[in-house]
Amino acid sequence: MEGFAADPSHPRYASLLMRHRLEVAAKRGMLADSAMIAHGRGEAFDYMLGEQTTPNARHAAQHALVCLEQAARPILSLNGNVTALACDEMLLLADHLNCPLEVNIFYRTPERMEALLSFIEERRQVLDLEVKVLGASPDAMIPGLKGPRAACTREGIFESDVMLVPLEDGDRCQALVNMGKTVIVIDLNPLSRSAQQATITVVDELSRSLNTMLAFAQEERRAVDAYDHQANLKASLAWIADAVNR
Ligand code: PTJ
Repeated sequence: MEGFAADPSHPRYASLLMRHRLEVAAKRGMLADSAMIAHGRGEAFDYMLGEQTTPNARHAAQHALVCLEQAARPILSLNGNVTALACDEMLLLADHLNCPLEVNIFYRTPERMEALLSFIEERRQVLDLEVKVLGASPDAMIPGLKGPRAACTREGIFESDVMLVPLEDGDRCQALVNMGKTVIVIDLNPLSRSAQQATITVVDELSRSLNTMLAFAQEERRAVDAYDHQANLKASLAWIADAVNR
């Protein structure tokens, strides 16, 4: 990546690369003011998880992919951090699912929306994908939320039945669940309100979990055990507790 000099053999290479992506995105005006705080909290949890995909996170990601594949109207939602950290993976997943992406941000300004939409369009062209990108012209509101954070499109989020919304805020996650949707969250913090309230939570780093889904999408023979939300969250907490005790 342009301007990124770390050697891939560096033990913290992946972490440094993600930080660099956020720095680039911040310069382009894509991020919320609190984006780095959210990222730092995620990093702290990832450190305790050993910066690896746990068996239960893999299972949750595989189950999430199957739900998205079986959906009538799946949608993938991108905020500032998600666009900065894993735009390509989200585009590739949307292409696999043949569904749109929607830019839907919590701290919404016209300038940020423009910066995010133009970045995604650049990456879409580089990857040469047909994926439709929604969000520029919201025409619906998520019920139960006040202000610009409720704005969404009818064609995308509003009418969707299964929604992947990584790094989501707790209030909005609850509002989306209240709409009757299957809400899939990716969040390194198993104690966050979003992680608790979602239908499926992948407790893993964003790009790792998306790559788990993309790899699973290519597997020919697939069998996924039933998903138990509370057991999944407990397994993530147990993993962290074990790491702390060691
Ligand atoms: O772009 P906007 O305006 O929609 O704002 C995006 C942020 C992320 C700033 C906003 O949604 C926010 O403030 O989020 P929170 O409430 O801080 O929650 C973010 C959650 O994501 C936290 O629980 C973090 O642990 C988690 N997280 C952060 N980075 C990652 C992560 N989870 C997985 N992978 C990451 N890379």
